[in-house]
Amino acid sequence: MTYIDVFNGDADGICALTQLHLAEPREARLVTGVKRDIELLEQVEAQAGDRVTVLDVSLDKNRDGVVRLLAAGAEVFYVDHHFAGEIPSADGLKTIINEAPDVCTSLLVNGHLKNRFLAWAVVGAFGDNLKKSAETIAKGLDIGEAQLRRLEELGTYLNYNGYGESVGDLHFAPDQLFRLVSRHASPFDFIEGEGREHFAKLADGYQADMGKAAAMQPVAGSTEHAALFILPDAPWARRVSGVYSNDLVNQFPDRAHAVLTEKAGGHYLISVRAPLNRKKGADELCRRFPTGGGRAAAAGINDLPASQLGEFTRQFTAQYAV
Ligand SMILES: [Mn+2]
Repeated sequence: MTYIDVFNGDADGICALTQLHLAEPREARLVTGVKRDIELLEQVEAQAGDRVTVLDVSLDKNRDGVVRLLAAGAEVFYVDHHFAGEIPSADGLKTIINEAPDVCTSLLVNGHLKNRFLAWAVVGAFGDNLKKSAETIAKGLDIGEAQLRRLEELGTYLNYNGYGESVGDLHFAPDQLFRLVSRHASPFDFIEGEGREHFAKLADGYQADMGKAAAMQPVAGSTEHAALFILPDAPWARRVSGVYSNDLVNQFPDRAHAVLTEKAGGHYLISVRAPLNRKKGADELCRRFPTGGGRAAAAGINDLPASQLGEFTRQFTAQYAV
C-alpha cells in the first residue's frame, strides 16, 4: 500500500497537507507543481489499496483521474474549495468539498482535524487571501497581533512561492518546501526557529519582486472599476503576478484587477481578481476563454493568445462595469 499525496503547490495546498502529515505522519509519494498546475491526477498511477489524498485542486479538472484511480481500487480522499461539478459516487471516495468564498482547503482540513493544527490553517487561509476567515479562526490561538502578522507573512510568502510558469521560476520546488515546512508542528518554528533561513529566503524574494511590480501602471483600456496591468516575460514577474494581484485588491477593494504576464511567443498568463467588496464573476469571465478557470473571487487564464487581448479587455471591463 502506498500513500500518494497530491496537492496544489501554493500556501493552501502546503498548509492543508502539513496538517494531515502532522496528524498522521507517513512516507508518501508527493505529486505537486506550480500553483496553476492543477490537473495533477493525470500524473498519478495507483494500485488497489493505495491511499490517494488530493488537496486544493478542482475536482472538475481531475474527475477523469478520480474515476480512473477508483476503478484501479485506490481509496481517494478529496478536500477542496474550487468548482467541483458533479462528484462521482463510489465507496472508495471520501470528499470534503465546500465552494463558499470564505473557505479554503486548509480551513476544511482544520475542521476535519478539529483545530489540532490551527496555526497552520491560519497560514493557509492568509495565503489564499482570506484575511477575515484567517483572523476569525486565529482567535482560537493564544497569540498577539505581532505574531498574527507573522503568520500572515508566512501565508503570503508560501503563496507567492507557488507562482511561476514552471517549477524553475520558483525559489523552492513545492514538494521541497512542503518537506521543509511540515517538520514543524508550529509555524513559528519555521518563521523564527530552525526554519528561519528558509523563511528569510522567501521574504527577501518577495520584497525584491514586489518592489519591481509596484512601479507598474494600469494599461490603456483600464477603467475606474477594472484595471489591467501587463508585466514582462521574466521570472520575477511570473513569480509575483498572483500575490501582486492580491495586493492590488487589498489596496483598491472596489476595483477588479487583471494582471497579465507576457509569455514567450506573445501569449499572456492572466490573474483576475474580482473586487474585494464584490467577490463575483472572475471564474465566469475566465472560463469563457480556453485554459481559463478558478473561483468567483480569484481566477486566471493560463495561455491567452495576443490576438484575444482586445476581446479579453472588453469582456473584463464589461464584467466589472460598475
Ligand atoms: Mn486554495
